[in-house]
Amino acid sequence: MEEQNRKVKNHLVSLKSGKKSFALLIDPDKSDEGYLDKCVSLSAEAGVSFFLVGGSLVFKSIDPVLKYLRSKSDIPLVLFPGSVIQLSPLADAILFLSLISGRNPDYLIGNHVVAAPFLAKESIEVIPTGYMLIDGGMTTTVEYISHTKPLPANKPEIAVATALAGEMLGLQVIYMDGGSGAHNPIPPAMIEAVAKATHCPLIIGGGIRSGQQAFDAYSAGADLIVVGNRVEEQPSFLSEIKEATNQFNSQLNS
Ligand code: 1GP
Repeated sequence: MEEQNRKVKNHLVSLKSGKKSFALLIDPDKSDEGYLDKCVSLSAEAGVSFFLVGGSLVFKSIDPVLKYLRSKSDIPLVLFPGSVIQLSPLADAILFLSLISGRNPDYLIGNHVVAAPFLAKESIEVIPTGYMLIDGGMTTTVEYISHTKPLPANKPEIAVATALAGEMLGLQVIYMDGGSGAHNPIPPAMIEAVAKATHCPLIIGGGIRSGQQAFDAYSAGADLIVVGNRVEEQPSFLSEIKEATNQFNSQLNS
């Protein structure tokens, strides 16, 4: 793929050495047109970098959601697929997730083999991503569906070794996730340890429910924050995240 067609990946890489930003996770099952309209207008105001679309278990087809977002917004659409049935040519990019915190071959490589021929013939940008599920204090849908054990939240050294291995295998982005609706966000000490040890852009999500938690994640080394559940409950939460992001980024300039 030509360099100019790697917009999402290049944006993620640029965050590493520059201003941090955030993405909104859109769960197709929870997204009627009214909610999507709110997301589109509030996201434009808040400066959301990407819409991540997908989930561990999705009942509805994602195509209508992608089409609707495309018709209303210029924000890039990035697939965050829980399975191969969430592939779509309508997105700009896909986080090609290998679930490296787990030991389930289907989520490490199996589904990728099934998806690869489809992705090879589409113009969608494929971003090799090491996905690490971290214990967020509850059993999440991703844990149950993927049959993988989350990495213990109090073991930053395991997270570092896992992220390093992912990077050495050629994965280009690391996503540490507590899972949607996690009780506890990823501990800053773990984010810091992984950010210091690796060079990839670092995405942090799961259980972020306050501007302070987002600020703490940025301070520890997150390059991109992902929020989902809290925005579903209260869409104006996006402006709180915007404020936390701006507050963090303003320190970078001074
Ligand atoms: C989940 O990281 C995302 O995969 C977002 O999590 O819905 O808890 O914000 P929340």
